[in-house]
Amino acid sequence: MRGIIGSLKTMPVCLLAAALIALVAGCGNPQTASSPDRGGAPAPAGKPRVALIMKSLANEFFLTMEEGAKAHQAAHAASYDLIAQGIKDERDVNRQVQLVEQMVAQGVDAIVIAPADSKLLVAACQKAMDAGVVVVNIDNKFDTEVLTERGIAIPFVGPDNRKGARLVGDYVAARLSEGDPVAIVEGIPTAFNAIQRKLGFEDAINAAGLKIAAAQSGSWETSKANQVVSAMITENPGIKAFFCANDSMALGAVAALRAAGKLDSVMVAGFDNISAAQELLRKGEIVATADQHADQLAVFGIEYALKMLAGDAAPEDFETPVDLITPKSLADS
Ligand code: ALL
Repeated sequence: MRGIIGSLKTMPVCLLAAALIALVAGCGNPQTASSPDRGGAPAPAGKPRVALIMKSLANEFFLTMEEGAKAHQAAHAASYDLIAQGIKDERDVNRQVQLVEQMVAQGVDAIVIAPADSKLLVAACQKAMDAGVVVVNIDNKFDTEVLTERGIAIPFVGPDNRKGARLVGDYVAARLSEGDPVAIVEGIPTAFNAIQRKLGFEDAINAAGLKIAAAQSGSWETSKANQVVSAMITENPGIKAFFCANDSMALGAVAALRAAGKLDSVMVAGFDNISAAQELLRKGEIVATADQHADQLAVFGIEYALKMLAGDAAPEDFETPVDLITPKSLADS
């Protein structure tokens, strides 16, 4: 499936969405008249209820995801009902666990979840599956070892984050010289996508012979990244670029560099392509980001869950697109 997705990467997103949905339909497992995740129970009669559980709604990325999901539901109102939920704090794993439990108690048919932590949410999702709920993992992948230990399969629908970060990293590295010191502002280190993005930046940095002067978590948040970058630039005034694992943190990095009078001489890159970052890209204050198509990400997961509910899709991972965004690509779009 990865190969097929790779060959689709030049397609416009709307066409891609249609192609991906067709692909999911093609994943049908003729042996499962009902999804294995429903414990062999038949698919629900009537309209299924799908719960979308996201992370911080203070992050524009998830608001865009929510809007995309709601627009999809409105266009397919006869096919399913949607309950969209999020948390307030990027680190509030317990609140996400509660949301999963509440959705099960409310009797939803499927949960599509972007987990704040790749390990700690698995138990709650397993309980949901035991209760007959179909679970689809989007955006941030569950830890494979934890899934294997528990003997469960939860399909992951989302991008290759290492690949996305490598694209951003290569673009920035091409504007630096061998040996230049750079820094990485990481996401929450217990999130698989944060780990993958760090690895992707490192791949680019190593390939270009740059030097990592500092790396620290900014917890996905603007204010935390602002503090982290202020401290890093004070300790290592020679840093030439900051690779931030999301745009919220890139905004914090830009503010910190502006306050230090270094915005003109230091590059900032992010990940997500939120509109606030696009503005800074146009002004030249952020040099690059990655678009993982937040508006479509939950939609892919919902479509997958609906297929599973209908017994038409096996629980397999499913890669979605991620693209490099630069001032030029924005101007051309
Ligand atoms: C990740 C997303 C986004 C986001 C981050 C913050 O899972 O992929 O990059 O900015 O969560 O919660």
